[in-house]
Amino acid sequence: MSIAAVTRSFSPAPDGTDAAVAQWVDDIAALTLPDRVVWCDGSKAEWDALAKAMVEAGTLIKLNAEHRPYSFLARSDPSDVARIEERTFICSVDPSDAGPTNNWADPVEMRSTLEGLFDGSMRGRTLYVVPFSMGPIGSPLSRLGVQVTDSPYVVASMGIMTRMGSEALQQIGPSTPWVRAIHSVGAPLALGQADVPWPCNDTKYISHFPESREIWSFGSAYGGNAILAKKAFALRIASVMARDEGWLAEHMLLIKVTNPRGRVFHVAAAFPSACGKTNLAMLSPSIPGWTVETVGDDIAWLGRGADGRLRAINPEAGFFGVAPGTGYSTNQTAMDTLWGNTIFTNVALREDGDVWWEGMSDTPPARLIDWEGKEWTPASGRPAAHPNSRFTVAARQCPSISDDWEDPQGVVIDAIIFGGRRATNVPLVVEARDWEHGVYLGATISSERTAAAEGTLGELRRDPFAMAPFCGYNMADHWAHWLAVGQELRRSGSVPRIFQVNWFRKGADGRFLWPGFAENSRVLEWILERVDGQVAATESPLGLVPAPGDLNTEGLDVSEADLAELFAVDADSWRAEADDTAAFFDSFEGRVPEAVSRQLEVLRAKLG
Ligand code: GTP
Ligand code: SPV
Ligand code: MN
Repeated sequence: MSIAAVTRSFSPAPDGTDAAVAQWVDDIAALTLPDRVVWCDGSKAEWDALAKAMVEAGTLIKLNAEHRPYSFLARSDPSDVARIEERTFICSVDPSDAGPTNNWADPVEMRSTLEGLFDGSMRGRTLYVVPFSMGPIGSPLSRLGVQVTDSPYVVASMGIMTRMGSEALQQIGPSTPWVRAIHSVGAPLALGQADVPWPCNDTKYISHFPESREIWSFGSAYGGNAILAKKAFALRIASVMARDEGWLAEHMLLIKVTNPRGRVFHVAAAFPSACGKTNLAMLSPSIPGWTVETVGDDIAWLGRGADGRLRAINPEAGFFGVAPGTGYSTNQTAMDTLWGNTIFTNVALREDGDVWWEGMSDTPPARLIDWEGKEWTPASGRPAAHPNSRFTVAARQCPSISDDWEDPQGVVIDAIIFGGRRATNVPLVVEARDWEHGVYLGATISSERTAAAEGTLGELRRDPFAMAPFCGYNMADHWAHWLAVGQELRRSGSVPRIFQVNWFRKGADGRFLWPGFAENSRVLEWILERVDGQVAATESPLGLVPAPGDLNTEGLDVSEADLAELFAVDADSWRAEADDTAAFFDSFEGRVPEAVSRQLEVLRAKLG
């Protein structure tokens, strides 16, 4: 018998655990050979003990409690800082089910590769069993999962981001569907080998098996690569479940908006990663009489309710938000949310034991320890916080959280917004002519690359529905599914209106033409006055735009010239964009729904 076997301590599954869950955990443990197996109950005591152990291990630095009570800084390995799309695979049986926007890999080959990698990958470590519910426990819209992981950082994050623990485990019975998520940092420890603060592996795989609702993630501990409830489950696997069951899993924020007349609306908005979802979700309107409250900031599950209307839940319980650019002048609500009980990853450390990142304040502190643990001054010529540094915090701590954010029936959606980061072409706001045109606007989102994923910053990429990295099946089928959902909604007579926005258009001098942030409430006002039938619109080749004078610019510091530029339609560059869209549609080899291709022809005709 080996020494490792002698020191192994596998805690048994809690009483009442579904036999299939217990068996699966045994199987994973037999493959990965951890020293310990721990079933997480989701208690405060458990989280406290994990945090304490991570501080002792150097994975977390405890921040000065006077400034930031019960908060921590994690510094990742510099090679493990964002989602890696090239290492993210959809292993559907049929390659065409993954489609051209995903990396497909043969499921049989992938399983054999993964089994090799996971063989003994947890040696010397603890395998944590993390049961969780996406959505309020017991809601008909919620779905269950179990993640096993050898990363205590991931366990602590899952504790914030999901409803994690015993209650979720108890929901799983012999006939309950649940998603299997297996995660290892891929850094087994030999007997006596010292650990590092952020173990990971240069070899990385984030593999999804849509048919069997399984996720296998190896080598990374960062964000969506490792916190598998988020993008891997709630979008890639859930989008497939949604296709099969007739609902939608989308990369969308959710807000409740109340107008000065007291009418309440709910809005869902899809923007690509690091393009403003958290900011819009926590918006403090600059215009009087309007209130915005937060339901969700990243993921929405939407479906037709018993009343025939489109309803949505936020399946998450926390925010994993971009730190840089978050400050009192841009997102006061986020700053107030982050007062304590927060894990910060890859931000800078101040001399007083608090955190800092670019955009938190106008003037950086004179001295910092940067995200890599190196001394930093404003003269260093590099960012102090990594551009994809993030905060992890419970949603209930957000001062603008809406009273209906955990409504098990979901909130009724009145408007859907698609957006992207576009320096040119795309106007500040456009309303779709109808649902089909709205699906076209979603299908043709393109956006400049951000730091949220590995890749060349600023490069324009197609990101349909802001789901390019997150749709677990053929993107063209996703559009067809949206068309089908629209048809269902039409039958019950309540189809939400669809809009497109762009906060990021720039002038010839490279400056943002629109002040953004709180001023985006002016665009919301126009959108919701349209929904409420209070305001007219003007036809443009791209869709319906505000009639002159209808966008509320009272007290706004934007020149007439900039306003005109924000809505300018340059026919030549739009014809070029239409050609690019045609080429993009061609990449789907005939799978693009006719109703979507037809919209491209309508656009071309309108451009002349
Ligand atoms: P993910 O969490 O990656 O999905 O990102 P997100 O879509 O939630 O983006 P977030 O709200 O965190 O914003 C990303 C970056 O865009 C931050 O640096 C923000 O400061 C910036 N940003 C957000 N809204 C606006 C805006 O209206 N105008 C401008 N110029 N920048 C904005
Ligand atoms: C995104 O990239 O859209 C995120 C961060 O929200 S992650 O969870 O890493 O996907
Ligand atoms: Mn996101």
